[in-house]
Amino acid sequence: MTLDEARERYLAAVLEGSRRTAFGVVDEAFRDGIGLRELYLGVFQPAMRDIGRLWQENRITVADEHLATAITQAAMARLYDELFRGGGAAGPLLIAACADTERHELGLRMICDVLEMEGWDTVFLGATVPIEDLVAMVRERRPHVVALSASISPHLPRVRATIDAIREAMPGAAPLIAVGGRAFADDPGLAERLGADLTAADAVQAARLLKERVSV
Ligand code: B12
Repeated sequence: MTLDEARERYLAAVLEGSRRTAFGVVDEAFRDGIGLRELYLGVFQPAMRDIGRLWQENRITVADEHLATAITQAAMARLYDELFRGGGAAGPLLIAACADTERHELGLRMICDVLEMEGWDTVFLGATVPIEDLVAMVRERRPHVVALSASISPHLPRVRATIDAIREAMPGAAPLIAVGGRAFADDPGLAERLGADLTAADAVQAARLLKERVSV
C-alpha cells in the first residue's frame, strides 16, 4: 500500500464510520512499511483536515466529525504498543497542554508521540487545562519544555496568559516554551509576539527544532 492509498482508504473508512475498516487500513499500511510519522502526518492529519473541510461545507455533521475524531484517537492508541515498547524514557521532559479553553488535542498528542519515539519523556495533559493547574505542575515537575497548543484564534489571549503565568511563577528558571497549532499557521511572527521561545508547523518539525534547542 502506498501512502496515498493509505490516506484515501483511511478517509473513506472514517467517513463510513467504520472503526474496523480504519484499523485494517492502518495495520496493512504498517505492515507495508509505512512508519508512525508517515501515518500521523501523511494519513491521520490530512484525513482530519478533510473532515474539517467537509464539516465546514455542511457535507457531514458534527456527529460524523466526532466519530472520525474518536476513530483516529483509537487508531493512534493502538500504535502505542509499538511506541512504548522500549523501557522508560530517559530523555528530556516535556509537558504538553491545550491552552486553557482549547479543545483540539489531536495535534498536540502527535507532537508528544513523535517525541516519545525519539526518546523524550512526555506528559500529555490534553484539552482544556486550567492555567493555574498547569503552572503548579510545571513548578513541581520542572520540565525542559512546555508545549502549548491552540487551534482557534479566540484562544490566543489564553496562550499569552499561560506563558506569562509560567514566566512569572519561575523567574529566571522557566522552561523553554513552545507553541503551535492551527491558530499559528498563517502568522510566522505570532509565537514570538506572544512571548514563546519556539513554534513549528507540524509534529516532525517540532521534534527537530526541539532537539536543536534542548540538549541534556
Ligand atoms: C476534530 C475537530 C474538533 C473537535 C476536537 C476534538 C479533539 N479531541 O481534539 C471538537 C469537536 C472538540 C472541535 C470543536 C471546535 N472546533 Co474544531 N475541528 C476539528 C478538526 C476537524 C480536526 C482537528 C485535528 O485534529 N486536526 C489534525 C491535527 C493533527 O492537526 P493540527 O491540530 O493542526 O496539529 C498539527 C500542527 O498544528 C502542529 N501543532 C499542534 N499543536 C501544536 C503545539 C506545538 C507546541 C507545536 C510546536 C505544534 C503544534 O503539529 C500538529 C501535528 O502535526 C478541525 C479541522 C482542521 N483543519 O484541523 C476543526 C477546526 C479546527 N475546528 C473549528 C471550529 C470552528 C471549532 C469550534 C469553534 C466549533 C464550534 N462552533 O463549537 C469548536 C471550538 C472548541 C474549542 N473550545 O476549542 C474550525 C476552526 C476555523 C477557524 N476559523 O479557525 C476548523 C478548522 C474546522 C473548519 N474548517 O471550520 N473541533
